[in-house]
Amino acid sequence: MNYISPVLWQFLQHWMSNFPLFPPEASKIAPQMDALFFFMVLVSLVGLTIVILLVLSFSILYNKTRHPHATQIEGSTLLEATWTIIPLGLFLIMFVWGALLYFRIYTPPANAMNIYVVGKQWMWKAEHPGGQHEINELHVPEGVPVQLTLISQDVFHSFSIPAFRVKREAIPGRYTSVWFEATRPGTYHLFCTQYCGTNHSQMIGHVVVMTPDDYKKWLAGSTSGNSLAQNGERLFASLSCNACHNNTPDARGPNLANVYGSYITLSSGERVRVDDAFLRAAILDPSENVKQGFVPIMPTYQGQISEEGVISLVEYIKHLDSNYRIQQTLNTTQLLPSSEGQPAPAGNAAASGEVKQ
Ligand code: HEC
Ligand SMILES: [Cu+2]
Repeated sequence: MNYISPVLWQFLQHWMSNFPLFPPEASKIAPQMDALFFFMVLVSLVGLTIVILLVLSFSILYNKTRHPHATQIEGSTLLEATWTIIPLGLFLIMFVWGALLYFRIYTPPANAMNIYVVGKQWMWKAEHPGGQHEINELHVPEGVPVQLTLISQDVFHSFSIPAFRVKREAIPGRYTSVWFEATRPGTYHLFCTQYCGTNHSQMIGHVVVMTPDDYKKWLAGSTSGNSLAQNGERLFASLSCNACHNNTPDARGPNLANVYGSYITLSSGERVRVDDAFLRAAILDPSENVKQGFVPIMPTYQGQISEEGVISLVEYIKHLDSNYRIQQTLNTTQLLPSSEGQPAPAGNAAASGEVKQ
């Protein structure tokens, strides 16, 4: 090759090694996904080869000159059973293998760290628990299970990281989640894979995988000063949630300390687990999620809080593990202007920025 044309050789070498035909394997699940993928490719290739060989050999063996008179064959149970049972077995292997992988991909381990991702036309916003925000970028540590809680602020989007072999829809009005464990530091593509309007093709970005040490440095360098839960606390105070949720004897709303992860009974008699989705619904759709024994007086906050705001509130309630914290929030409120629903004073970018005016 080199001998024929050095220029052509260089060109080929360049394109063969830089042409992104197959994304790198950069997560724990990636090699497992690829094993299944290549198994399916292999089965298809073997099937294809068998069919091609049969077509070719039959057309030679049984052509008119060699085989002038057709023989009528009335069927063969053994033959039919063989070509039914073998493919069935192969497909069942793919099914069970795929299902096991599917459950692994969509069931985050309990110790996964959680990052919220909000999709909107046309960008991805990531919210780290420490209050770090980023747009069309996602910094994650290597070797740590990371769960993403996704939601869309407008239309359907789909969050995809090919190098990790994960993809999940970001749906308006509902949290979905996906998780991965990155195995190699580096920068990888991030895509929206659901056609979502004019600038869909620009809804792309990068996932940056860092060593745990670099990640810590990044976190420290990108903090906005307040954690998500702290933003939520400000919002909780500025929206006067604690007018009702204040854990006093005559409080009109239920105590929210330790409510996350517990089971509560709704007025319909239904028992539900309080998770992120329930908290979101309780805030935006209180009349649909009334706790048993309470008067449905909670106003809806639909349209008043952005998805980022709801996320902060959810994070705050998640971390509300003692009545002491509620007392602290009450103290925060006393520092705020007395009028209800007013954004917090200037300088408190978190709360004022998050509330839709
Ligand atoms: C006017 C009083 C009032 C205000 C203001 C209020 N709530 Fe409520 N909240 C209630 C009552 C009463 C319930 C129980 C009945 C229900 O579930 O609707 C409740 C239930 C909830 C629940 C479900 C928890 C459970 O144990 O059932 C959450 C979460 C919640 N509120 C969060 C908030 C947040 C966040 C805010 C501020 C954005 C807020 N509330 C503002 C009265 C209020
Ligand atoms: Cu999109």
